[in-house]
Amino acid sequence: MKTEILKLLKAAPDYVSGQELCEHLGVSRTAVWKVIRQLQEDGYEIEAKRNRGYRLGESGDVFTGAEISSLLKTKWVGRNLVFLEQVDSTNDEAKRQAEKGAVDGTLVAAAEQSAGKGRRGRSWVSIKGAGVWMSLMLRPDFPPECASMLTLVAAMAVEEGIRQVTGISGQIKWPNDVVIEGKKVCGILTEMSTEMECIHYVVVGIGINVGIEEFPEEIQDMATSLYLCTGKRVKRAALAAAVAEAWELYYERFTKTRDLRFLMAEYNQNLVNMGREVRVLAPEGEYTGISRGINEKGELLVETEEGLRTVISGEVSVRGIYGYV
Ligand code: BTX
Repeated sequence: MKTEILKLLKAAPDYVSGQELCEHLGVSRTAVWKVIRQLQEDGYEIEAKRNRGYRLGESGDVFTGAEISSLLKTKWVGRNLVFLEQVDSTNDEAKRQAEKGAVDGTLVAAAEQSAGKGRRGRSWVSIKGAGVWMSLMLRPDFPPECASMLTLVAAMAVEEGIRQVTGISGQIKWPNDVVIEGKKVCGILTEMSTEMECIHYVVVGIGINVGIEEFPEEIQDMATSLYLCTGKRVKRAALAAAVAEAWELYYERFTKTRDLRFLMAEYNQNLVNMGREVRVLAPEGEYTGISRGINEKGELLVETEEGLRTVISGEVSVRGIYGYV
């Protein structure tokens, strides 16, 4: 009902009468009033005037399930939305939801993570109220070897979402970071549960630094936020909705061919180290070469003195010669 009332208030050019809301939703005036109070507590400016009704004012950065839902224009992604003020990790919560039978496309978002995760046991700084911390849970029918490509699809969706909401173009650092001005603004963590040769479910976790003003010293040189880059406050719900929409479009195309042919050119244009010298940190040893972009399987091609090498994501990190990019 909260989302419904929010949508009606947003759509109205002026006041919406309490009566109108009651009739539309088939509930009592007291029930409407209670929801209005909740919305005000969430941070919305709602003016209530005798004999006229309710009017929504300019609201700040409200990040709640109702706000995200009221902005989502997707067909199936995020239609089941789980929003939490605080959670250990949205990826872990998405897994718990999956185990409980949640539908394909379930979106889990939180205002704060107490144990945000990066790859290989690393942690992800997830300051309260300062980022889009969210995970998509999917139940695809493609084989497990296709899943690593979803990280690349997500990176493109994030880049697209950031561009739509801020007007700024990010770049992608293969395979799982989005960077602006050479610093990481978003990280992506894809995890999956498999049964025999089938995917039980996949969780694609997305962390976008939105309003973070200062990072812990250890990551200051490599991390940034949309606020630090633009000097402007970005609304997290609008960003989450834009990313979810871009994701749905890209993902539906991906599932048709189960490869990245449709996205390769665009991806390579956005690749931060395209044509530049990179250092590949593989478990079997380190080597350098020129990054030549991804192939249709999402693998990174690196031209070395011995010839073209294919880098598969997983155990590998790619760095610039002088630093993070
Ligand atoms: P990663 O392993 O590539 O990057 C983790 C590394 O990035 C850390 O070791 C640290 O150096 C640096 N780092 C930590 N926090 C931040 C930050 N906020 N911004 C920039 N750099 C940082 C990347 O892993 C994958 C991160 C996914 C995060 C999302 S948030 C929603 C979902 N839930 C969850 O627990 N993880 C994902």
